[in-house]
Amino acid sequence: MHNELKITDMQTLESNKKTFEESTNPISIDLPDFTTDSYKDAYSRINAIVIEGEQEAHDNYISIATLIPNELEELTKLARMEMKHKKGFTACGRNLGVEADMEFAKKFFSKLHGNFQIALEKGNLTTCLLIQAILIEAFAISAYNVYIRVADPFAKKITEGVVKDEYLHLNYGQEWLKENLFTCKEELMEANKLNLPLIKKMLDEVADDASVLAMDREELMEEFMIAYQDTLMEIGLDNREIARMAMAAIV
Ligand code: PL3
Ligand code: FE2
Ligand code: FE2
Repeated sequence: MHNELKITDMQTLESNKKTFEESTNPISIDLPDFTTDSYKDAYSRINAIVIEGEQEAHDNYISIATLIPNELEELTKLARMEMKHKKGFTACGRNLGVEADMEFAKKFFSKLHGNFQIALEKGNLTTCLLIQAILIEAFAISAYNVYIRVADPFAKKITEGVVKDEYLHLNYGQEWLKENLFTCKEELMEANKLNLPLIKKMLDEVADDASVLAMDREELMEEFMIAYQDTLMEIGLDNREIARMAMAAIV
């Protein structure tokens, strides 16, 4: 009885110590080994996806400006930020001694890229904004928020700077859609039905490589849904409409 008490006391002490360390020293969370071949191999694809994504985001904002010429200045600013992001992530790959697999990344984006080009040709601004400023930005925000927790110190700093910009981009699309909701709701719903499943597929496709980087699939999905649903709410959609839109990811 006496002994038992002692052990319990010690265990309590131990677990208190752990809680204290974890809550005051987040660095004690295990980071992956950034020097292994398996880390570098997964990074060559993920890094390429991010570099390609930033380049396409740049191109998309320039394209969107052709549909809203009076927003040229603002959209050019957003596009410039994307080029800075691309440079930052290129440096992250270089820092780890990884060569980005750009061919893989081009294929990764090809369906979404195609849908954006079709919408652009048709002058479907709502669809273009949904694809770039909502879906792609929310995807980027989810990925970067999760990555920051497990990145090497160099990449962590860069990604922290980038993710702040991505919220501005998401906000840009959000404000335009909010102001024009009355005329764009139907197109928004249609475009979402076509493109949200693509984002879900892309997330599934990247999940294995992401897990090598210690990024959890469920966490990525959760972060995406938060950014996506928050935005739809801000745009002015009601709970039922948001649920209906989110449901497009699971059919
Ligand atoms: C918009 O500004 C940029 C769009 C980029 C899309 C990125 C999606 C990334 C999915 C992969 C998750 C890994 C993140 C790791 C960062 C090096
Ligand atoms: Fe970006
Ligand atoms: Fe962006």
